[in-house]
Amino acid sequence: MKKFWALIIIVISHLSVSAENGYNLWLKYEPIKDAKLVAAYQENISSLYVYQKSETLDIATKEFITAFKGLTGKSISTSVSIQKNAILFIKTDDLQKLNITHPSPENDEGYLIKSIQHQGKPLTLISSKTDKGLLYGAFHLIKQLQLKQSIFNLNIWEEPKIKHRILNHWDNLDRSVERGYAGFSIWDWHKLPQYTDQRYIDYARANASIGINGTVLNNVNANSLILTDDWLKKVKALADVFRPYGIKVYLTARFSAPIEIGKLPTADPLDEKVQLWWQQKAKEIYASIPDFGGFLVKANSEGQPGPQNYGRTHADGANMLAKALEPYDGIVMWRAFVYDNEVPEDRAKQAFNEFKPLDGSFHKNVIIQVKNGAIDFQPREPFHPLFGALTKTPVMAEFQLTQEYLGFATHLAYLAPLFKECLDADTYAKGENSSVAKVIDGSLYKNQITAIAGVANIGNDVNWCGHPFAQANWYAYGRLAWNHQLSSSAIADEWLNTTFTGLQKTSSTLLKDMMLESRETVVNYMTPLGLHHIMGWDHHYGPGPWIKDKPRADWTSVYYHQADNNGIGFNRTSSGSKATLQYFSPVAQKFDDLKSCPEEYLLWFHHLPWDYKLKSGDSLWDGIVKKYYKGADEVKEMQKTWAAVEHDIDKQTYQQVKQLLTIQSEEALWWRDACVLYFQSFSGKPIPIGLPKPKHNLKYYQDLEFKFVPGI
Ligand code: GCV
Repeated sequence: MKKFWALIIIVISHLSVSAENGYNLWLKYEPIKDAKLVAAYQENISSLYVYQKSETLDIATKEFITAFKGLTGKSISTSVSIQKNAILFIKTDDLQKLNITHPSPENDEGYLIKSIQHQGKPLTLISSKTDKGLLYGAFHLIKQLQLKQSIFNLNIWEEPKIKHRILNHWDNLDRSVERGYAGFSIWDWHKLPQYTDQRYIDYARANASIGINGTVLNNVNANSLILTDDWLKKVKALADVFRPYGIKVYLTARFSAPIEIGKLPTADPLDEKVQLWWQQKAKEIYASIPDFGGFLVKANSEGQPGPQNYGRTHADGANMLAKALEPYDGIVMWRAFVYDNEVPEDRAKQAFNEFKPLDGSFHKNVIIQVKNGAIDFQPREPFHPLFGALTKTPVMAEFQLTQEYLGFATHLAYLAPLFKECLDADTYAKGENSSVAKVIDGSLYKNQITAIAGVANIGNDVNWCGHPFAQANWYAYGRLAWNHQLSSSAIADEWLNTTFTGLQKTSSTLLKDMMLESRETVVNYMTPLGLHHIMGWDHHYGPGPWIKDKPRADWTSVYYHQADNNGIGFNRTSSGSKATLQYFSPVAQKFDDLKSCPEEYLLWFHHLPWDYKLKSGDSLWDGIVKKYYKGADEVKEMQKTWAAVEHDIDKQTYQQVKQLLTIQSEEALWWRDACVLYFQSFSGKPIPIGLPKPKHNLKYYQDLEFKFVPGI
């Protein structure tokens, strides 16, 4: 009999982790297996009490009721009076009316979750100035349950550090997604505005659960059609879905729209008719979307039109749009991702050169959007020198969640450590302790507008992000946008245990360690020691260190690695391009001086001979090769880790990740062998003893051709 029950338990536990398609992301409300804990939750949560109803609070309470039922099996509902063990949803202004006196966060989106005694009853109070804050509070309390944490003696005080926490979709109007690896765009433009997909609601729920409060719907390589009446109706339909979840809609504005859809002869920002056109356009947009967030603009970059086409500056262009949006509280996010092949200057320096002199000349509702590094979302880059350099203009950070340069949605790379590396970097702009995070949360220069952007990795794949673990990057971005002080480890813990609900402690630790190492692993097998931009031509799939002779030098790999028979690396020091000098002291000296330059940025800043001695005692050549081999070996370790947790993972996800890790492992070897052979053609040195030889010769790798690579 004992055996029979043991068998039943095995079957049941197997069933409960057997089919998961990933659609529910981290919002899985599966039964908690700890009976004692469930009993404690059931006993101590009786009902919900909502002081004032609203659409947002309906969403919050429904979400809580669904979660509670799923996690504990107990059905609860809202009640008209305050019952013992109720959860109260009360706006700060209403607290007094109920004779509850507890200070709550001042911030509009902040919330308090507090265990209180009121009229002799134990209660859990969620209070906030706004409905949106209460919704965030509901999601927080749900997470508390999902993570099997205590719901007693709570005193949680949360306020976001950054005001606008935005996703940037590089989604085109034909539903293709630039650098998108998870299917087509989730915006089904053709069926909008009449048909609103359930997916939009689930997208909004997921974002609200991590505090994302804005979304730019379309690609920065913009199409002006989005600003026409027909398309604005579709945008309005989405805005209406997102509003109760506290999410604002933004659009990218194509600078030449006044010509393309306005039939004007020019888009010159100093032309009155052009200014009027934008003012009229803003009026039109706000008439149907009163909480429209504003415009994101990529101008005079990679062929996009901009004010420089008319001899004007970025400030002239941004200010024209800013003035049009100002009456409605809209903002302009103007990208600093500018560089020009025609400019005889290191690409890494160009954004700083362009924007630093304009500091102070931007209208007050303009914020400059700066990528985390000065080139382009590489597996590793030093932080962008513009962070801290603009003292009179707000600056926001742009991170890339979609893995354009990190193996697409086939490679497992948990990016919180990458985001944190940038956020925690000390710019020294106002002396020590002037981190990038302090620049963008406005605390360093007391900016009123603060924002952060993440280029979305979301598509219409059933699991949203292609790779099951890529969901962690969406999650981590949201969590860091809310609170940049969270650690990568804490976020991984949260994500793992809300996503893989059956994880035992040992599996969770194994997976967390794997996640935390994974980005470094990708750096090792792609671009170790500060190498960068040596990916395949155009599509950026796979290794292409040999890419040269293209229409633009700054789109070739040889421009970036500068390998020759003597050595390798881009000299950006004071004896080279002087990019190091764009940083504040002592960062500038640290990067400039070979002795103090961190080895992870070595070849980013220095051109060094092949026999240069690394800290390990290895020559540069041996060191590079060993990193490539280490990276490829580390993927094999990831495969072993994944195999070791099989019993805790549902079948479908287990198989998916297993297969993806096989691809990653093969591609890590591809990267390793192609790069080692290519650089060997310059160094002329042997692969260090003990390391296996590459399977093929260099020509084999150079001849590989790929058709229809996703994302372009
Ligand atoms: C949207 C890189 C990408 C482009 C992208 C651009 C940008 O160059 O390869 O696809 O364009 O960055 O951020 O604007």
